[in-house]
Amino acid sequence: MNPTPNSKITRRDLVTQAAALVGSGLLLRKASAAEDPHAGHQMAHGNAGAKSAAKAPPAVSTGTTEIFAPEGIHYKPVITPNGKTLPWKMVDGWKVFHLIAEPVSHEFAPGLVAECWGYNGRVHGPTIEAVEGDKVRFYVTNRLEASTTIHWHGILLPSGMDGVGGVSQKAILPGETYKYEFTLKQHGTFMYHSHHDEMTQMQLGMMGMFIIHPKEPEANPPDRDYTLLSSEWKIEVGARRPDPNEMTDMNVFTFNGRSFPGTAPLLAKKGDKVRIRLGNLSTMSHHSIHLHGTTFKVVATDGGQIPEAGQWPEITVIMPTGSTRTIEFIAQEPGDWVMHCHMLHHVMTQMGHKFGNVIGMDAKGLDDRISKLIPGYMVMGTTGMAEMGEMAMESPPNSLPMVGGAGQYDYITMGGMFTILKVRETLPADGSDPGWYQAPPGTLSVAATADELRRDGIDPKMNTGTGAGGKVARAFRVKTGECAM
Ligand SMILES: [Cu+2]
Repeated sequence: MNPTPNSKITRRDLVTQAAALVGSGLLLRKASAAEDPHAGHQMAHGNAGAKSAAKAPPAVSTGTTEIFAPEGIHYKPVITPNGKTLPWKMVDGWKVFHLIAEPVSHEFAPGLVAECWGYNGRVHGPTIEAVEGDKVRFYVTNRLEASTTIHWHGILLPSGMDGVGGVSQKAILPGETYKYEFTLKQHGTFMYHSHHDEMTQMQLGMMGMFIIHPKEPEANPPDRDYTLLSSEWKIEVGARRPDPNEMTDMNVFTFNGRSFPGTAPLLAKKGDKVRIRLGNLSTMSHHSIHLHGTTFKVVATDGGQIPEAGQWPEITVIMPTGSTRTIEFIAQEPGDWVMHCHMLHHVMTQMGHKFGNVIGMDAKGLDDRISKLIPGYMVMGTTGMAEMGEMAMESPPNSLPMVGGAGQYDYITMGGMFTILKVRETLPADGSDPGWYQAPPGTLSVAATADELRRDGIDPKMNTGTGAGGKVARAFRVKTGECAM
């Protein structure tokens, strides 16, 4: 590294080169909106890693939500936020589906696109939706350069339809189309995934949800029926290919293949009965999914419905990998209620892990010395990770910021496996996002006034015995990308 005062150095250069210079210190460059239109926590779609100009880049799947609701169905279709439902057609009494295993350029959130493997142009694959008693026929076309199979995870079927490469069938070679046929004998929430070179193919995205509705219409159906599939990825900063060989050091965590702020919110009207069918096919992690603003009941697993007397109230549900859990609640309190994994590295993104610990470090001297070489540089992280997002650091090409995204009040310091349940008295008729919740007067936490403190006898400078008595560190309150210092 041989910077001159005017040299343009990306943050990645800094992270990779300067990290060696200063050991574990965080040395990051403040973004300047004037010099980089992509500064900030989100970058334009498709900005990153463009291939050669001569060849048009492949279409990128950006997580639009599509349901399939043909005439004549007796169930309310499941909504897969950021995902789609696989269409089917009836042929001589068989419900016929076509899954195409193929490479997919997939956007995890604006700013990060990677070359994954999925189905029908999607990562993860489309949600399969059918009814108990259906005779289903799946054609599976392999457009990968590798062999594959599909396993119907949790579905009761003949052994030869179970989709385990080598055990229950021959692998589907590139270019081949295989056929699976079985009758659905159960209802509930299940999944499907590749069962050939599982580690590689699943860690590249080859999975989806498989919902089976009861044969008879439900007596008390939900008003809104959602499904969220959890998974995890290793994508080196700036890389275009997820690394399926990583065992422990995952750095991108997703619901339905999207990482916040790329996740679509779940909407509900006050009084709605809401069902959320959670699945987890992460290669290595369980997840602890926590929902704010309500209690819920765990009403089913992939083993079946839990009898009502056995359903237990919860606010967090542990999701072992390879399992589904279905939760239900009545949306009672309007608001923006976050839903996220409570394993807190799972709400961070690519660069939010494994930094050297500089909490509490006095970096002034180091800043001064390095600024002689690289004007404007500063050590970050001495008060934690929040400032990384707040200060709108310049992101390397094709990467996510360390944390979160912009909220209506401040920067949201969670990302990854994170979404928002938006409960409203009324919702837009077109199903669109109602925007941020506007708290009624008197229901929003704000800074206490001096009068209030005096009235209630509260002394912010009270000595708690730590010796810190009233000393306050520097404060960040940054929403615009400019540092308040
Ligand atoms: Cu998790």
